[in-house]
Formats: sequence, C-alpha cells, structure tokens
Amino acid sequence: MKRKTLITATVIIIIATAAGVYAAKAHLSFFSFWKPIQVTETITMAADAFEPKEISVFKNTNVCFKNEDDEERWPASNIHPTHGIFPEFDPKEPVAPGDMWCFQFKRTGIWRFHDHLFPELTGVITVRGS
Ligand SMILES: [Cu+2]
Repeated sequence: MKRKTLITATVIIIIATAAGVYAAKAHLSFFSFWKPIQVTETITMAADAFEPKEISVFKNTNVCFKNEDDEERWPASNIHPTHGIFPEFDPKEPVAPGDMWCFQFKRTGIWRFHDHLFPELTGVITVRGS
C-alpha cells in the first residue's frame, strides 16, 4: 500500500513538473506565478536586417542578438544616436561577427531599436507583463 502511494506521488510530481515546464515555455498565464525556466528569444542580425524584425515577449525575457553578419553590429534602443528612450538596452560597444549580446527586458513597453552602425536597420520588441 505504501509503495503504491509512493509511486502515485512520484508520477504526480513528474506530470506536474512537465506541465510547469511546458506552461513556462508556452507562456501560459495560469502558471505565471511559477517560471522555473529563463525564457530566451533570439534575434539574428543578418547582413541586411534583424530577423525577426518584430517580437512580442513577456517581461524578464532574455533577448539575445546574434551577429551572423560579417561586420560588427550594434543593436540599441531608439533614438539614434543617443539611445535615450531605454539607455540600458545598449551593449555600449559593437558585437563582433559570430558573437552574441543578450539583454533581459525587465520593463514592459514597446521598445523600438536600430543598429547603431547601420541606423536604417530597425526593429521593435514589445514587452508585456506576465
Ligand atoms: Cu544608435
């Protein structure tokens, strides 16, 4: 009897953990009080654009900018050249080809950005509360 109870409890814990992990990945609001996983999104800095150019994420998401260009790139908050709208959203230096720069968005809002070295390249990150 005790062994059966132990097995049942173990199965319930495994299912609950799996559901929690799935919920955290899928941003299900019911489980938003418990997010064991750091959610990360990647924006590729391709030769002529940010890909994707627009993303919507939940607060505290870590957004990584991966430089797949063969030149230095520099993602940063608008407005060019001062980046004053969200000054922390700025690596303050170029990102070398093949490197990546990540930033955790702790503030909700609609954050427009550009490439400081190629200001015509732009994008938008919408950060929602969880
Ligand atoms: Cu700039």
